[in-house]
Amino acid sequence: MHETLLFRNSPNVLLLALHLPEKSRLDIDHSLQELQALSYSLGAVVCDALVQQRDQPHPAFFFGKGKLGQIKDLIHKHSISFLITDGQLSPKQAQNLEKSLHKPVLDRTQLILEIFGRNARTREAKLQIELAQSEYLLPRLLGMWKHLDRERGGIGVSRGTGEKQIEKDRQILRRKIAHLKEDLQRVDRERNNQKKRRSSCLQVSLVGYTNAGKSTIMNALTNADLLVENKLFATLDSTTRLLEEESRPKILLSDTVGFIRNLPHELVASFHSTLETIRDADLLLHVVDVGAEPEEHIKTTLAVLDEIQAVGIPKILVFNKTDQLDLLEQAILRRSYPEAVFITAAKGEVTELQEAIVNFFERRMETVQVLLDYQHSRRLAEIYEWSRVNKIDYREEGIFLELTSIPSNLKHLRHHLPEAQFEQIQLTLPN
Ligand SMILES: Nc1nc2c(ncn2[C@@H]2O[C@H](COP(=O)(O)OP(=O)(O)OP(=O)(O)O)[C@@H](O)[C@H]2O)c(=O)[nH]1
Ligand SMILES: [Mg+2]
Repeated sequence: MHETLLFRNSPNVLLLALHLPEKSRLDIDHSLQELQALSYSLGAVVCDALVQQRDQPHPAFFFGKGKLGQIKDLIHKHSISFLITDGQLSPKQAQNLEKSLHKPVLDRTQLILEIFGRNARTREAKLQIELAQSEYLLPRLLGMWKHLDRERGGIGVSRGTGEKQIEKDRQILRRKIAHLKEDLQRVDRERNNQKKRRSSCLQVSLVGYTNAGKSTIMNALTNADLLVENKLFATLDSTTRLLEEESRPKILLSDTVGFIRNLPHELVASFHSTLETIRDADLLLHVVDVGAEPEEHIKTTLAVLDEIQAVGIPKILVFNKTDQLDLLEQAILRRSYPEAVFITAAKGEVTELQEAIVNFFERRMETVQVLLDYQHSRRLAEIYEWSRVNKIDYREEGIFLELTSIPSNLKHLRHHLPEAQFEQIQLTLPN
């Protein structure tokens, strides 16, 4: 992805937010802290933040006109290179603000798109972010982003002004969006082919707010070597690893992109196939950083899960970074969330979580007895893949097996082993 030149050389930035009646001052402060973390992730230096109390955003300037003078003073005082607003700006508001302040103005959505653009590594992530940026840009071709001069051709639209030029740019962009969608569909098909080959496995997916420690947990549980950083959106691609060598059926663990409040909907839409890893999971590990507004982050994560139709998947709530709490704080949190697992992934202390995952599946497993005719013995490999074979007995009437697996895998075996070649399959009564 192409970075904007704006973030070269650690630019000085000024953060701007509106305090609207429905928000508390604490909400605003947390949101600003997050905006600061987002800016820091791009290497910007946050020099100051300014909050204006208003009943609603000014339709033309977002902020009240009276505030613009104060903003200009701060620009001068701190040699500000550009401004970042916490709320999303309409194309008109952005254009008016830039004209009046003589500085580029970005909003929260652009900042997040920028970070995604910078952190995308795989071809799929690059295509997804390019699609999200193009979709975001399409209604904003009024002249906004003219300062976002891109390296290496960038978004590929020209810099001219005037109605004709803008219409031409829109056409170029629409064509580009269509091509990106086609390319993504192709990648999606390849991914689906791979998925079919491993569908006997139990799928577990890490989800949660960005920076909660998902990749750290993945590394601790699977000896993976994923990038861990104290920056937002370090991970954009899905990675899948085997959780335990021995367990049958196999358990696969996936790490993927994190969430944030007001996640731009262009991103959710274009990261559709990456988010599919989450939608396809049998179990979600909902990771929460205990040191960072747990309740708010849980709410946001559940809202995004709802948006991607994954909210109904069973979850284990995982409170991470417990080393950041004293014993009293931990006790309070444990009492509020008795079902949660508490870990310190950075110290590799994840045994309790590993056990919780295995137990989750164990509780759901069923045991069946099967008699398989000798002429179908070559299908044993498939049986071993889809279930745990507790007993195998070569009897005169056939191969007798006792199998344990989750119901969906047993259902698969019933259906896919050669047309009802199981002579007998019955559920054992639970003890
Ligand atoms: N103190 C403490 N820090 C931790 C712990 N686990 C992870 N971290 C730190 O939290 C930061 C983020 O960790 P990651 O594993 O990259 O978080 P993530 O959820 O994958 O983040 P994104 O991929 O950016 O969404 C890193 O600086 C980690 O070292 C922990 O148990 N305790
Ligand atoms: Mg990560």
